[in-house]
Amino acid sequence: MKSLKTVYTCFCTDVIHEGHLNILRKAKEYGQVTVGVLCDAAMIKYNRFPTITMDERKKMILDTGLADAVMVQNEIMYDHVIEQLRPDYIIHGDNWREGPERAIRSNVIKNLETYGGELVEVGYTRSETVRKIDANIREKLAMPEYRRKRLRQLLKLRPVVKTIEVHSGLTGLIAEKTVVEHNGEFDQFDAMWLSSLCDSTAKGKPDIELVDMSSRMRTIDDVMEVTTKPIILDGDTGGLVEHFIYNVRTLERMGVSAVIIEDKTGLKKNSLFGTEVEQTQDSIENFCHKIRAGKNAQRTEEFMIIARIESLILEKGQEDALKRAFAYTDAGADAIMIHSRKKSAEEVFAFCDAFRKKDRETPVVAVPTSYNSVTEAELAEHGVSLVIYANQLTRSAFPAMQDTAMEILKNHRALEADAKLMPFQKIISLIDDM
Ligand code: SPV
Ligand code: MG
Repeated sequence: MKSLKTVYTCFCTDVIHEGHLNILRKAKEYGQVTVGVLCDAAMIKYNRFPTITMDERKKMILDTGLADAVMVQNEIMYDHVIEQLRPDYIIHGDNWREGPERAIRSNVIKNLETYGGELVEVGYTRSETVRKIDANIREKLAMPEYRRKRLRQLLKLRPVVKTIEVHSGLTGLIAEKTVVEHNGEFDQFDAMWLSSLCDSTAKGKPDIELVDMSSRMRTIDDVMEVTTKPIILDGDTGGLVEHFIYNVRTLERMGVSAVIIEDKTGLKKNSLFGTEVEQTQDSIENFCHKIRAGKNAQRTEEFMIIARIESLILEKGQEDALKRAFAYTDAGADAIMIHSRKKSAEEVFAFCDAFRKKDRETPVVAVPTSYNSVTEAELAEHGVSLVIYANQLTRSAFPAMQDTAMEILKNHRALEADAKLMPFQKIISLIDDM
C-alpha cells in the first residue's frame, strides 16, 4: 500500500551531494517520488545563479536513479505544485526552519493542511564534503568566464535587473548575501554597481576622476574576492580613447560584465550637481568614436559597453537625448543609460517610450536616485531593463557613523552609542571561510 503514496521534493541545486541523496532515499521510503527542479527565474530570486542549465539539472536528478519523475517548479512557493500533485508527503531538509526560507516552509504546511498531506523533514547534512562542494560552486561562479557573461544572462531572465552600489569588500558582501522575503515574495540584488561617486567618497575624495583607474581596479578586486555577482563599472567619461581601449581589455580579463561611460568631456563633475557646476557634453561624433573603439578592442562577446546620456541632466532636452541614444546604439553600444535628476520619473518615462517606439531590443538603464518614488515595475512598464541603486549604501552608512562619533564625544564613553551598534559576531558571520 505504501508504494502507492505520492511524494514530492523540490531541489534548487547544481550538484547532488550526500545530503540530497539522503533526502531522495528518505523520499523513496514513502512512495512514488516526483522531484521538482526550481526554474532559473525562481532560483535567482533567493539562491545562487545556476552554473548548469535546467535540463542538466533535471538529468542530474534522474541520474541518481532515485526519482520516479522530474518536473519543473516555476515558483518558489508551493501553491501550484501542491494543487496540481496533491502529494501525500512533501520531503525537505530541516534547514528551512531558519532565515527567509521559513516562509516557504509555512506555505507548504498551510497547503498540506487543506487536504491532510504531511511534511517530512530530514536532518540537514553538514559535513565537510558538503561544505567544500558549496565553496567550489561559489568559486566557480566568481571566475571571470562565469561572472562576466552573467549580466547578459540576467537581462534575459529578469524583468528588471536590480543593481546596488558597492565600494568595498563589505558592501560587496551585503550586495551578495542580502535576501528578503516580503509578503511571500523573495528577492535579492542581481548585480553590483561600482559607482565613481561612492568609490571616491569612501576615499574622502571628490568625484572628478581623481580616483584613477588603477585605484578603481583595486576596489573591483576587493569586491571580486568575496562575491560572485556580476559587476558594472561606472567608467566615468572613459577618458582618452587610447586609454579606454586598454581599460576595456583589462576589465574584460578581470571578469567585469559591463562598463558605463558618460558622454561628458573635460573635468567631469558628478551629474547630481546638474547645471550648478560647469559640465561639458561630448560631441556625438567623439563619443561614438569612443564607443566604436571600445567595441573593437573587446575580445569576448559577453562584455558590454553601455553609453550614458547626460542630455537631461544638462537640460539639453528630450530630442537631444533621443538623437544621442540612436547614434550610440548605431555605434555599437550594448545598452544605453538615461540619467535624470528630476524628482519625478516623467522625463525618463517620456524618453523610454519614444526610444522603445523605434528600438525594442537594446537594454535601457535607469538610476532612480532623485526620482526615488518610482517602482521597478513602473520603470519596466516603460521599457527599462536595468535599475541601479547608485549610492544608497554609502548614504546610509555615513550618517550612522557620524552619529556614533558624536555620541561617543558627547558621553565620553561608548555605552550610549552601543545600543545602535551591531555586535561584531553578527558582522563577521557575513564573511566566508575559505
Ligand atoms: C555614480 O554613482 O557615480 C554615478 C551616478 O555616476 S550619479 O552619481 O547619479 O551621477
Ligand atoms: Mg559616477
